[in-house]
Parts: sequence; C-alpha cells; structure tokens
Amino acid sequence: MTVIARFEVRHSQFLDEHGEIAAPLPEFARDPQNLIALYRWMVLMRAYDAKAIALQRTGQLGTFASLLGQEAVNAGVGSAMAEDDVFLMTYRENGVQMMRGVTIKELFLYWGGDERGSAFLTPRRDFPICITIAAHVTHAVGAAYAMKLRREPRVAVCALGDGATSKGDFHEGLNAAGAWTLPVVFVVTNNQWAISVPRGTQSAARTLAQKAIAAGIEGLQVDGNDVIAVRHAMDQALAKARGGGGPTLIEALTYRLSDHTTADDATRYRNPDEVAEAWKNEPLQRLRTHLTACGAWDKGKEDALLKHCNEKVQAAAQAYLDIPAPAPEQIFDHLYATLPAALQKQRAEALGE
Ligand SMILES: Cc1ncc(C[n+]2csc(CCOP(=O)(O)OP(=O)(O)O)c2C)c(N)n1
Ligand SMILES: [Mg+2]
Repeated sequence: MTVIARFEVRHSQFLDEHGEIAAPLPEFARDPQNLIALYRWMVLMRAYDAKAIALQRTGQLGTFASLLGQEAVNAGVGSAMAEDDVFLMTYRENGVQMMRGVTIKELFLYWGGDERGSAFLTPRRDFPICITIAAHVTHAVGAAYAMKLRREPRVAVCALGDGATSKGDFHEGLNAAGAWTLPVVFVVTNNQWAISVPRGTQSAARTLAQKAIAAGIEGLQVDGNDVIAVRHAMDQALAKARGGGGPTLIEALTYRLSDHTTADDATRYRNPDEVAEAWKNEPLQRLRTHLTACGAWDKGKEDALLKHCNEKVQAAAQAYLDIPAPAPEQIFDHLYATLPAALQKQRAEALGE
C-alpha cells in the first residue's frame, strides 16, 4: 500500500494572548498607525454592541445577536476587502458591515425589525444579512461565478459560523467553488458554539479548515482573536482569488463571549469557568497591550476613543429612535406581485378594515 495524498492545515498567529509578538509581523502590521486604525474600529464595534443590548433590554430593539469577542475577525475581514468586492454575511458581522459603509443607524433599524435596515445605501452590492444558516454559501458561489464569467477582478467573501459547516449547502457550495476555481473566500468564524451546541459535539473533524480539503480548496486556520492574523490571511486569500487562483477557506478561532442572542441565556448550558478563560483571550486587550508596548497608545488616547465611540453610537441610536415605525401593513407589501387572498384578508385586518 502506498500513501497517495497527504494534507496539512496551517495555523497562524502573530500576536499571542499576552500581546507579545509570536511571529515576524507582516508589512502592514509594522506601522502602528495601521493597527490603531483597526483598533479604533474594534472599539466602535464593542460600543455599538453594548448599546444594541441596552436598547433591546429596554424594549427599544428586537432580538439582537452580539458580536462580543469577534471584533478581530470583523476588523480583519472588513479592512482587507476592496470596495468592489461583495460581502455575504450572517447576523454576527455587523462590524464588517460598518467598515463597508453601513451606518449604525441602519444596523439598529435592521434589529428593530424595520426592513429599511436591509436596504442600506452603502455598499449596495453586498447581500442582506442571511439568517438561514449556510444558505448564503450557495449565493456567494453564484456571485463569484458571475464575477468570473464577466472577468471582473472582484471577490465574493462569505462569512459563516462553525455550526454552518455541518450544513449541506456549505459542502455543495464549497465543492462548486473548488471545481470552478471561483474567486471566493469563505471565512468560518469558529466561536466554539452554535447556540447551545459546542464545537466538540458539532463535528468530529479536528479542524473546520480541513473541510475545504475535500473540495480541493486551501483551508487554513488563524487565531481569530489576533486581528493581524485574520487580516494577513484575508490579504493573501483575496489576492489569490483576484489573480485567478481560486477559493480559500479561513477558519478563525475565537469565542462567543455573549449569549447566542438576546433571546438566549447561555448560563444554562455553559461553564462559567470556560467563559472566564475566554475573556483572558479577547481581542481588544492584546492589541492594546501591543500598541502600548510600541509607545503608540496610552490611557489618554484610550479615554478619548471610548468617549468618541460612545457619543457616535448614542447619536446613531437617537437617529434610529427618531424614525417613525413603518406602517403594519407593509409586512405584506414586498413578498408577492399579487397578494394571495388569505394574506389580503390579514392585511385588511391589520388596517382595521
Ligand atoms: C437553516 C437554519 N437552521 C436552523 C437555524 C436556527 N439557528 C440560528 S443560529 C443557529 C446556530 C448557528 O451557529 P453558527 O453557525 O456556529 O453561528 P453563530 O451563531 O455561532 O455565529 C441555528 C441553528 C437557522 N437560522 N437556519
Ligand atoms: Mg458558532
């Protein structure tokens, strides 16, 4: 018997959990100003997240899915993408959306149950948030196919979770992307949980990155709490896709520090010791430690940034709250060219007719 194939999955990390440099930094990360720009986004994401939860808890927002702990994945992906690329996301990538031009007011509108939140003005070509787990993997492959057909130097970036990699649509999409050498990057945010299902129960695979190998796609793993590692992997994957080299799957290891959504109570199924451990690994602290060690950050800058972010988020919340709610009959208005009789009846009821 002979071995006819061997595969490996690489893991990359540049800043360890103590903020120490673990490997020679890529070019962009040698300039602290570039890292400060990423840090500023990450702090804004966290301020936004806290405000969204506060609005939900006071009855001013619908169910919200927090991205707490996933700021580095969001900032790494958002900063690497070109304006012309297309982003296909789940509910936990609001940070990337912000970096691509979606306003915080529009994000609040979305979570407030207002369809106008999905009609964000910029970036018009990004897809709306996909709640249906893994369905958008096939959409990403379709978008990438169109880009290839038109010979456009653009890339479709598809973000999904660890749980989503168990879905059929994920495997079907990956297979087609590999077979057709499409310009698509799959970012699997492995936050260790799919609602109450832990990563270890989700799949017997040692890594989720290796799921790419069966589709003939490069799969790699990065420390998803290290924004430099995420950004670097994205830069390489995007350049490869733009140059005709085909798809990449990046598994970003991180931790969902929040409940699944505001409709969940994770203390019912999660060991508090595990969450406390994960907090030691969270992405903002390590970047701040590194920037401080470089002499590029201090308490004065930190305080000013927190104030700036809180004011920005507060202003966006007020702008959202000032928008009159859509009329109830509007939920019937954008689904059918001709509304079926049963729904016409419901629409009339909603109007009090
Ligand atoms: C097709 C489908 N099945 C089930 C659900 C219910 N659901 C919502 S989120 C979720 C877990 C997803 O976990 P993961 O992919 O790890 O993403 P995360 O929530 O951790 O970001 C499930 C099963 C859904 N939205 N869509
Ligand atoms: Mg998950």
